[in-house]
Amino acid sequence: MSGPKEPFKIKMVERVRLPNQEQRTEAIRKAGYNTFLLNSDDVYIDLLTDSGTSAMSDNQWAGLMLGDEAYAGSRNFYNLEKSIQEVLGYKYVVPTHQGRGAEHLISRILIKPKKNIVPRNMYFTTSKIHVELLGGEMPDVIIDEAHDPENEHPFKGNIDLDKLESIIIENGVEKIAYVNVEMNVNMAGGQPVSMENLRKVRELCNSYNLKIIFDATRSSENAYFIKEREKGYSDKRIEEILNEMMSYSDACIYSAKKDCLVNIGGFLAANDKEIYERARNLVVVYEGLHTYGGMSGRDMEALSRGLREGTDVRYLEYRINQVRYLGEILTGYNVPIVKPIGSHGIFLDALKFFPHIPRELWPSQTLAAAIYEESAVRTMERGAVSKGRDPKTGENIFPKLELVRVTIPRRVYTNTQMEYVAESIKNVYEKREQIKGLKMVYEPKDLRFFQAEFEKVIC
Ligand code: P61
Repeated sequence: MSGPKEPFKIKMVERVRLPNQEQRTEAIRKAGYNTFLLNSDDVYIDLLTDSGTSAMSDNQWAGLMLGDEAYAGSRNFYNLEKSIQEVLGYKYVVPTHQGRGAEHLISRILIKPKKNIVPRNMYFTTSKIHVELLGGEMPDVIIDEAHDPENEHPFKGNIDLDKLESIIIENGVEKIAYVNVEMNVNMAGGQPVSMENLRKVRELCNSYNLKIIFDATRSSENAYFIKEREKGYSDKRIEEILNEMMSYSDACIYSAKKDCLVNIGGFLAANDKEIYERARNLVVVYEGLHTYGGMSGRDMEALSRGLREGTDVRYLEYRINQVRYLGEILTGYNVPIVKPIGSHGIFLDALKFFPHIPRELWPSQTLAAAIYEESAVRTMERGAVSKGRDPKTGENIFPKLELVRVTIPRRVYTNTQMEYVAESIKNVYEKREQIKGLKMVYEPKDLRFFQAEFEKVIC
């Protein structure tokens, strides 16, 4: 087996260090067995996230030198606005410092005390907390297949239209703030939504006069899956597919740190003029003037160029296939992973990996810590620790998916490094029975997974 062919060559490198066994054991203990709390100098291959970790191109770096750092009306803002209008097809653009800045704006604009239900195709941590902080809730309306790691549905990110309609009817349409649709659903394993599903969600929402807000963070990779898997799209350009996708929404929030190949940035884009006007007013309170929204001029230039580069089909083909390359090696080792292989990483099924560890001893957290201790490869827990507690009852919620995300930064690691990662995970798999679990000894109130601390269970 050989890895996918890179459509680029490497012009700059960064040194990485592989700490020895003793150093790794001490580093993860000191980090409270939470990979978010590791010092990145102690990490050899960093697969914590694909967010803000991409390698920029020479074209993007050149753009940084053209930063217009004017407080108002920077030319880089207008370049960014034009890129978003052309690539995604939205009329209006409000920049933000990153995705959650845009989530904050949209939640404040559309959520009201008695209109605070936001159905979504599976929660994302930051999206959910913005809704909950305003007293709202985010019921899950993704298709059932998404909760089954073995189900090979090609569009596992789809909204279940019956579930969505039941929520609208049960609560009353007046209680629904908006319908939120994520592209390439992160917590489900990077699973795409089909164009047909988007079209039907639009029809349903039209019949109830409901707004649709996309989380378009990984929409370019979603568009690639549509081109690859959905009838009628194989000859279409990624930009054409994106334009059609976005036409089914009223607005989107976008963390540019993923598909746009930049280290920081985000935006809210809209076709709905009222949403745009409110966002343009509010952004000056929370982020910065409406022509920079928390980004510098140079950041906006790199983003404007990165959005276009990230839709190059040769790049996307390499990107998706590098993730598959890792997934296929792991499958060859019988390591349980979520299928089909998604866009931005491999998701290990911790419940199958560690059937002997009870959920109260946090199997995904345990697995992420064990992989680090084995190899200095950093991954991320995506299970019950991330899900948190029920805001009403205070009880832990144990979601069906108890995963570890092995996330691949874009254009950063070689296929040989992917082979090292696969070997490391295989080594942990082979000694899985010796691993016992973790107990939580410190639990923060909000988004606990970022800073929670654990200790090894001794039996
Ligand atoms: C990530 F552990 N994602 O996947 P911001 N929507 C979506 C995202 O994936 C996303 C944001 C909005 C991250 C960073 C991160 O629990 C965590 O630019 C689909 O990060 O503000 C971010 O965009 C927010 C990691 C966020 C986490 C929250 O790694």
